[in-house]
Amino acid sequence: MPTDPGRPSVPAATSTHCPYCALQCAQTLTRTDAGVAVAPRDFPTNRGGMCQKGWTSPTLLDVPDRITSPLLRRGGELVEVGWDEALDVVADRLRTIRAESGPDAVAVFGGGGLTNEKAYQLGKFARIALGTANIDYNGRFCMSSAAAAANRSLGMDRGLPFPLEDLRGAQAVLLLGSNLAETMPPSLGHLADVRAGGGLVVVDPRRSPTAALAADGGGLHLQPVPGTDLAVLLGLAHLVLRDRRTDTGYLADRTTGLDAVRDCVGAWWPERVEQVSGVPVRTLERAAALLADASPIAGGRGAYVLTGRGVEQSSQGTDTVTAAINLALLLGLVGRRGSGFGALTGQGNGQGGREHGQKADQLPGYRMVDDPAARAHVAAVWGVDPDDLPGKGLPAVQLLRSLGTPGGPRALLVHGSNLRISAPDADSVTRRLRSLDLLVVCDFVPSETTRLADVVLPVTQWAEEEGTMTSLEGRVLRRRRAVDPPPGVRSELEVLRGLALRLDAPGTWSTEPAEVFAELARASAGGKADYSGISHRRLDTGEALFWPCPATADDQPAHPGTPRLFLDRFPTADGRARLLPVEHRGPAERPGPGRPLHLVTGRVLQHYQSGAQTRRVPELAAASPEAFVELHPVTADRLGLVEGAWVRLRNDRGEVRARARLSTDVRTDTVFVPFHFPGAGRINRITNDAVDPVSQMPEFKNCSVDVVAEPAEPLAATGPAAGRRTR
Ligand SMILES: Nc1nc2c(c(=O)[nH]1)N[C@H]1C(S)=C(S)[C@@H](COP(=O)(O)OP(=O)(O)OC[C@H]3O[C@@H](n4cnc5c(=O)[nH]c(N)nc54)[C@H](O)[C@@H]3O)O[C@H]1N2
Ligand SMILES: Nc1nc2c(c(=O)[nH]1)N[C@H]1C(S)=C(S)[C@@H](COP(=O)(O)OP(=O)(O)OC[C@H]3O[C@@H](n4cnc5c(=O)[nH]c(N)nc54)[C@H](O)[C@@H]3O)O[C@H]1N2
Ligand code: SF4
Ligand SMILES: [Mo]
Repeated sequence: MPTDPGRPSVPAATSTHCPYCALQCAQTLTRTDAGVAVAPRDFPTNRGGMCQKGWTSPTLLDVPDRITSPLLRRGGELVEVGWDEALDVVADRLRTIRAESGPDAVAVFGGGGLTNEKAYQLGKFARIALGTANIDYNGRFCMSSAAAAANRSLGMDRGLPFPLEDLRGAQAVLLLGSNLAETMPPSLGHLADVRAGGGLVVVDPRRSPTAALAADGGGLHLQPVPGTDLAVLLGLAHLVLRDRRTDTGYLADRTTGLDAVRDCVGAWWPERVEQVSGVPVRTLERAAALLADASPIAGGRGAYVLTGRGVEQSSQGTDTVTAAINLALLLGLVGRRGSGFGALTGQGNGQGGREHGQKADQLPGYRMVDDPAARAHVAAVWGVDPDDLPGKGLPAVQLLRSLGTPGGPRALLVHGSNLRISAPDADSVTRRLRSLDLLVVCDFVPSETTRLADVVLPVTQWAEEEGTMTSLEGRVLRRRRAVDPPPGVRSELEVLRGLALRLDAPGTWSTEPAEVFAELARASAGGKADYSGISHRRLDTGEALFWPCPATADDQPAHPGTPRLFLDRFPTADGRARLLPVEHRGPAERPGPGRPLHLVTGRVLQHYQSGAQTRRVPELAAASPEAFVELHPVTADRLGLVEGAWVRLRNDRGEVRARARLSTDVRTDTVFVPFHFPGAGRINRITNDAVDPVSQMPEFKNCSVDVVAEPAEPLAATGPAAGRRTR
């Protein structure tokens, strides 16, 4: 995939990792006469594989509409200005808004795609340069329910508490709401043996490519009514207890709470579960037996329970993941070699993004912002008084809802998110963004969100910068510069320094990623996500370092990192995992008169997230040009729809338009739409921003809609992604 020849100040071949998802496939970028070429490298997560997005990633380096100058809105238009002018304007306006309305009137929205260094610096910038409590990020949309559940049950949240390769030895894997075949294709290599042995069980209301792999390999596909996974999990736990397949020794030694969970799942007879979820009793029994047979207590080769966004992006996501952990604990799987529970983190640095202080309630090192000891430690590293650190801010959905409202934030800085496509109930979010006095967006390409900005600051992207990313396994990786950035763009560390100095912020504001990492390491020391023993230098020697990796005394060997957590004890007060009773409530919105069908949303292979990057790659755009509505032929027939027909989906929040794609893979009561696309097919216009009460994660995966054939008059599209429109 050749592009513009690179620029001479960096070596010809650079070892780095893919710009996109949390699998962080290892790749080598080579500058040739024809441009930058990419090849996969052998690495434990991808084993020399990459998906189509990775193979086409160099195209991102030369997109024709790359932003290469700061843009400032003047007379309704975004016009090019110099860096000093742009930063002066931003700092002046921030100062005014702060003086008039207080520091919390300035909010920050970060992203799980930022390197650890940028995420750390952004959290610090919010707390000590802006003095605002209001910083949150798109990880709230992605991992917060899994994190909340793991924290309360296991005492710690690291997506996978074991290396991905461990899955290779398993006899059974239960995959809930995850479509790895499209979202992390090279990871399937680790599941090949378990699939071939008939041990893969996938729970998804669609026969996704991953569900098809399971079923075709002799495993199982459970196809529940959307939003009923919690009932399915309670049913599986019921069967494991009923059939006395639990690991009683493990439960006695390593857990608390068995009686409460026994009481709670006692009422979830398989017949009741079938009634609620539609999953037949026989299938539930087969799934429970398959897992139990694979468990260590049964002499099996091991079993894993893994969750994805399908079950987490739900208003009962935290409880659903808790039920998944309960099941794994009952079978004695967690904290044992060859078995386990994990949640599949999604964004490139979705893992590190949540460890270094972008989340409204967290400080670096996965410390909590309301813990006095944590505040004192971090304040000392930052050189400020702990009393000057703000407290807990608003979580993403509430933050977005509050923008521009009386008493709410008047300014927003966005780093690494395209909210108009990816936030739930996105038309309301657009209205809130428009109501701001100041919207500043850092990005490298125009997005639906930069189009609304007052100031756009162009930043470097993956292959143009140094830093670290933490993969879905908690392994810290080096991102390396393979080409020089185009003239006119700056790294986000430079942007933050420029603003911090203009705002007379305390603290130091290095622009060197290795230095920022060293400070991050100090700030994380002693925290749950302890990176203090990690450095760019150590990573550059090729060591595989999983956090926690604490610093050691000079005369001691360096800490080797922690690939597997919980082997001896859980990081809870008594060292035991907690079995917690949870109840099935169902989604916040259910089909009813006027909106009879379930709408579920998700991803396709070719596009990444809001599509700001992948929609610019011609091969990907050609393979997947637009949104579609996947629906069952029986449903289509009832609605008078044929393949390729334009349909409208509507509910109280609005209307979306896309072409019908007929498929028996989806339930007859359900339609599926991917969320990557702008314009009339932008599905988040009608998704529900109801949130989980514990994690505050929105219910992207479930709402209800009416589906009708396209009337004569088409909906007005919202226009192309690029361009400089007035707000
Ligand atoms: N191609 C591609 N890959 C990606 C990304 C991308 O945008 N594109 N993004 C990355 C990121 S940030 C993330 S978070 C991950 C997400 O990775 P996944 O979690 O695998 O992706 P999704 O497609 O969002 O959802 C997975 C499945 O959940 C199912 N689902 C919907 N509702 C329900 C339900 O009620 N119950 C159950 N059991 N399943 C349900 C959907 O049908 C879908 O097949 O992917 C990462 N990788
Ligand atoms: N309906 C529905 N909606 C969903 C989901 C779903 O399953 N269904 N999934 C949700 C999930 S899991 C996620 S993670 C979100 C993600 O959705 P978004 O938060 O929109 O994430 P991206 O599309 O990755 O947006 C990243 C933007 O930041 C830019 N960018 C990339 N790297 C950097 C960087 O280092 N610095 C800066 N300043 N900019 C950068 C990109 O060019 C792009 O414009 O979507 C959520 N929305
Ligand atoms: S699976 Fe993820 S990390 Fe690997 S090539 Fe594809 S997008 Fe990149
Ligand atoms: Mo995500």
